[in-house]
Amino acid sequence: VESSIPEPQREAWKKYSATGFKSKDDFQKETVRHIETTLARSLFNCDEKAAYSGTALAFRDRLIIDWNKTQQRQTFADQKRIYYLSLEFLMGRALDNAMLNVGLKTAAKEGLGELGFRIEDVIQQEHDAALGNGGLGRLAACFLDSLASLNYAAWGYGLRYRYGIFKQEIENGYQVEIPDYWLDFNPWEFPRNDVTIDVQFYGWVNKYTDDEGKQITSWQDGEIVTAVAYDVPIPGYGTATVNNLRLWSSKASAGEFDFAKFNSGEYENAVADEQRAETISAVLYPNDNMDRGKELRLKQQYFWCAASLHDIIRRFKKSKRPWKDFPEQVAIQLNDTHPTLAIVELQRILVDLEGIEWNAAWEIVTKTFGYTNHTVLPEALEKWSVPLIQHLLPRHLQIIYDINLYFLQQVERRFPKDRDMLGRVSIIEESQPKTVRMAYLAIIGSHKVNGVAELHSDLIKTTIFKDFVKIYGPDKFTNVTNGITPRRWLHQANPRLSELIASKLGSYEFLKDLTLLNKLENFVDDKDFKKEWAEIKYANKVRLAQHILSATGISVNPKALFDVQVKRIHEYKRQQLNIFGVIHRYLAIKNMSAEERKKLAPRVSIFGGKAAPGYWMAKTIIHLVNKVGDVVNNDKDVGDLLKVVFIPDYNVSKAEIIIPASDISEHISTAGTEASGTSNMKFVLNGGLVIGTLDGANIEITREIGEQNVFLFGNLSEDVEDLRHNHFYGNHQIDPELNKVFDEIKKGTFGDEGAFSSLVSAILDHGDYYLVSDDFNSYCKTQDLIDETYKNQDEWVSKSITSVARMGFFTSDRCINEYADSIWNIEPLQVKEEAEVRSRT
Ligand code: NBG
Repeated sequence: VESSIPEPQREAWKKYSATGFKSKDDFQKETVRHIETTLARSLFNCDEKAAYSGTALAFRDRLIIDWNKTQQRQTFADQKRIYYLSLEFLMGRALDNAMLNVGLKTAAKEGLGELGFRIEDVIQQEHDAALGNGGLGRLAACFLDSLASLNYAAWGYGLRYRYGIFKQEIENGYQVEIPDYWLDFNPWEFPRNDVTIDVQFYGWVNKYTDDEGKQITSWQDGEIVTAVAYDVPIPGYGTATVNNLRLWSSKASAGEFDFAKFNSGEYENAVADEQRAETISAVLYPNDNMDRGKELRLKQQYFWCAASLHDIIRRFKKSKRPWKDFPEQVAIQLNDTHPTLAIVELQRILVDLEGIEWNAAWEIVTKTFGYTNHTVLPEALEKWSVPLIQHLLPRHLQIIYDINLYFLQQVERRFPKDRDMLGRVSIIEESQPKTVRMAYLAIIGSHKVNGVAELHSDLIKTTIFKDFVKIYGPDKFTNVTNGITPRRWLHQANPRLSELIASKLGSYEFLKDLTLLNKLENFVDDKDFKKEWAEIKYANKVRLAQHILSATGISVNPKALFDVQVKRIHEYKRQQLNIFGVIHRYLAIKNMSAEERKKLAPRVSIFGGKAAPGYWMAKTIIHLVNKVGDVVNNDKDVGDLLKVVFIPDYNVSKAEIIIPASDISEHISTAGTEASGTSNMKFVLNGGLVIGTLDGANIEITREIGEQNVFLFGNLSEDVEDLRHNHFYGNHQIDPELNKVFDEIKKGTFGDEGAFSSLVSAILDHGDYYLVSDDFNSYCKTQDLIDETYKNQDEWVSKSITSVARMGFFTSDRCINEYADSIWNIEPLQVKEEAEVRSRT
């Protein structure tokens, strides 16, 4: 690479090539320089925000050096790359992670200290990068961390939303949404104004025979919008690899909107057009596990798929290999069905633009893509109206119809007697209007389909995709159980626990190989160790109590049992079951004698999570939690025995404070509905125990850490269908204790009962789809068992340590290695200069 610089100049280039700082003094020098010059700030009124900006820029310089080298190395090696297409990347803050991965956090801490700042305060100045809703987006972020840490040549592709997920405020108990404009200072992105791709919409399809008698299909006219690349460095831990996350931003195409051409009368229209183009990447759709079929969303999807694919192909073409090698150089993973149009777009490029014959092209396509399914909920499965696609992407609709035709012909040959089969598996649903079933298209266009936890992967094979198992055989379907990065979710979020573990295991190697945690089992009887373990949990609870006080004004006792449920608000996740349980507990306390009250373990019930702005039921749940809190928290009879808290604006950086502070966390979805869950893993890894249903990854967590360390309750997924059926056609009995809770709500104890009637009647009058009543008794009894168990702190701490020791399986490193082996067929690219050992703390 170096040799591309002519000999006479090489010395000069080499001499001044950037190296980045390596010591505390150099860190200070660079930080101050950035504050003074890059930011043009006077050093004499430098606040924490400026200290953050300077520090971030100094670390960014270090990252860029490794980033450039990584990209050069990967280009030079010219081996297969993995491309992770995701509409969501819920990254959170970057500075702490950059410090850890560069390996100079200690230098920064001391350096900032001498400049008059606490590193913790500086880190907190950063705005979360919140380009995601929940588990799906955060999973993508954990995957990027593991891909870089394991030295895979990997790119993330997404959209650069100007507004991430909204900020949540609570007013009079109601959720209020505030736009999240996060780009005023973002040192972690690099605009690549030279990397642009024109993306076409609308227009019409022209089929004709050219002068040489060749059939030509061309998609003509319409509107062009330009995609501009913004690159974000993704550093790996304990390695020099820094991968790339490329986010596309939309802007009016220069060719289309040449301002010079407009006379003054058209100027305003030109500006309006410009703004319309920019709208495409303006905002993240704030729905989790819910499809809403909006035209702008489809535009986002195509815009991002087309730009990413053209970028990937441009890179592939540099190697001058034949097209048939494409799947040996490129693996594209579809994070849910959102990027399914990439399948159609690649087929279009190969057939229409590259002139490859349909079948040969289709073989390339299917070998390239893998599809990850993240849900079985019917309301979350994407379906796009045929007329909408026809209008926006006329050529793509034709290709979808052709893919479907060839697929159905194949099915008909294999199952000539099963006439219903064709209608069931058709990509096109014969509804009014007709729709395209994106999951079917994704399955047909991929070589592997995976679920995200064992139960979920079994369920997709036996329910929503069972016909496809018959058609393709079981091997096309596989499981890759989700994982989380221990760097962020243990080391960064819980530094004291990480340090304690390192002191026992002799190093921080467990952050690279999480199975090493199993050595902690040797210390479950070590008195001093247990004491420290408990002290750290307590300190984390104190930290959370401080946050709760400042965010809500509620003061909670850190000695109480902290019971946490933080995740998107959704009926299937059953926050309503939790709050009904809290009301039940409140009523029980009110009925207790003073003697009985003394025996009860004090509890703080902590809720957090956003509701989609249009999801009325979810908003009602938030309202009820807040109203119950108002009553319970001010009831003198109750005192410290029960507090109910709703923490506003749950996000990644709040999760980093909340998760290490839980004694118990709740993962209580109706069995069969939560595909995996990933916060369950984070809580256990931080020494919290869980109450949960036999759903998603809870099942595998239980298998790993032992049934005696989990509080399981509720009906099993195989019984759900019958129970639902009985609610409608049998004798639907409501749990008597739950009825008492409803009576209390109806009495107006928590304010206007009308405000909550929809929650109650979903259970009483509308079939209790989520089985709240069926599981209520078992839930409450299990909560009582938790109270009893918590009283024996020694035993509790043993369970906590044992659980952490057995969590090694749930690292996203394991997960990524499984994808690499079983789906992508790709090896890591070893980094030679790894000899330059990073201090790793
Ligand atoms: C979510 C599931 C979670 C799962 C994450 C990541 C969607 C569509 N699905 O259970 O609900 O942990 O995906 O796989 O957001």
